[in-house]
Amino acid sequence: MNELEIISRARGFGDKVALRTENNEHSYQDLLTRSGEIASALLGESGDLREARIAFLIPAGFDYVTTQWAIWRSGGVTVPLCISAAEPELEYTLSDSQSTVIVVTSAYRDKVVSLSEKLDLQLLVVEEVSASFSDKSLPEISPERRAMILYTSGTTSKPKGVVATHLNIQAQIESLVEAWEWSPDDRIPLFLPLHHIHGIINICSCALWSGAAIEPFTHFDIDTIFNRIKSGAYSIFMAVPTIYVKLIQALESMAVDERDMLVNCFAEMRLMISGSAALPASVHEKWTGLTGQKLLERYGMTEIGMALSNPFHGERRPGSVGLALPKVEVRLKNEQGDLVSVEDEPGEIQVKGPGVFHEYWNRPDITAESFDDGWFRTGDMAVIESAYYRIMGRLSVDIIKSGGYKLSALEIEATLLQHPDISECAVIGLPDDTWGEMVAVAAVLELGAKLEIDELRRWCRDLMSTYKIPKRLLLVEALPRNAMGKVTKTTVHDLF
Ligand code: MCA
Ligand code: AMP
Repeated sequence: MNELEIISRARGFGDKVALRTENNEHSYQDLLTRSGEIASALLGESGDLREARIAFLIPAGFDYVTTQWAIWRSGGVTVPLCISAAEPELEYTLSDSQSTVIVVTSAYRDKVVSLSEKLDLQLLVVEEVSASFSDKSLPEISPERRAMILYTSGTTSKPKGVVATHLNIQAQIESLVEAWEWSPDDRIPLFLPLHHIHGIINICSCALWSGAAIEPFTHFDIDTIFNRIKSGAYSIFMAVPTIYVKLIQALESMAVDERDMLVNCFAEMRLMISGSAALPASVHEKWTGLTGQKLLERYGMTEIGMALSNPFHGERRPGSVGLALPKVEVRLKNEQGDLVSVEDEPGEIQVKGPGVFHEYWNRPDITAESFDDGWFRTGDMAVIESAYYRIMGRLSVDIIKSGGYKLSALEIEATLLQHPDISECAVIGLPDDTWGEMVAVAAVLELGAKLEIDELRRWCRDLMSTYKIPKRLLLVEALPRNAMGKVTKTTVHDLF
């Protein structure tokens, strides 16, 4: 049967351990069997889901992977939801993607019951799926079909659904497996969220494509990770810069004996990678000083997968993101729209290749605007210095990167304006040693109103994921505006 490559490769790994948790081990064969069962349940009487969007709210682990594979094997499109999302965010994603089914573990049933009724979605609790299925009942899936929609915040107020086909996903995986020399001997922890590329592709899918073993965790807990590092559990480690900052802080505050032991264990890993946001050269150098490990920094985006990476063999330069990855073409275009052909001249990063996404879901105009003659316009600026790309910043002031999450200032502002005491506001990202950028808001209050940051944060909790909630509030008489009446965000920065 013509089946997806990640599935046929899994058959070859058979009894090898795919997922290891504190109490359990699951083999590749277990993933195949269980995902077949869930696929049968999703199909019901139908022979093929024909790209129906199937949303799922499931923490990292066996149920996550088997649900993801089940959706793919039954011809559906995965819409992974953020575990910590607030109800209005879930409702938006489910409605915008026009999902017809939501799959959850029993622990999340209560969180989505009323939403599934409101939106007329079928609610499937994964533990309740019975153990019966036959391979023959599964449809053939051509790799050109849509496979996944990930929601990404950006220059529009509401997040956009980024649609990837199976071919896009395979190209993204193959590029990284080749560049970073993944092997069946690899063992990796997975503590990053599974509604973004970093967790889904770079860690989970690359590992499973390669026959490696994953240790899934529901969240990042430094003591748990340290314990596993001490027992030599991992060969590869991938994290966002904030996590390296937190690891450094924890190591530096430890007794010397314990630190030495941990540091030696970090040093033994074959590869440690940082990405999703800029890794300050100082953090990179501090990590090398502590552990002897030269971090490999890479650059990517939801729409393109990974594009640039420091080499696995060769110089890994602090502050740089290296060179184009296999299967990826990268160019820079300057403000005048000319191709940059010399070193040290900045330009926008544009990317082409089989890993570049198919479309923004139901947004043909924005999809068309995002390409320049077939090249995806990332909105990130870079220069080439001594052959390596270095990221210089973003074209949009309305995008904030906090702890690796990309946040839209416009989306946060739209929610804050629902607060009865706020009459106007401007959200910005302030430079921050731990988060990279910290969400901050300057607000004008209604006449006579009073508002403090703690109260605002409490109010936000029902409306947005906690990582989007402003950490600083500055009350102002008026927002700075230019002659056209537009808020000047650089001046808002200065006010803080
Ligand atoms: C948690 N908090 C945050 C963030 N994370 N605040 C701002 N920004 C954040 N990123 C807040 C919580 O709301 C909470 O606030 C307090 O910090 C403690 O929360 P906790 O969950 O315990 O924090 P943590 O476990 O230390 O989380 C930090 C983290 C997490 C592990 C760095 O933010 C994370 O997993 N980030 C990775 C995101 C990611 O994978 N991005 C990839 C997308 P309170 O105390 O008030 O409740 S980018 C991508 O995929 C592209 C393609 C790429 O290039 O990779
Ligand atoms: P996302 O849309 O969540 O996929 O985030 C992608 C964005 O993260 C990119 O457009 C960059 O702005 C940023 N990014 C990812 N990796 C790096 C990196 N190594 N250095 C600087 N910025 C990065």
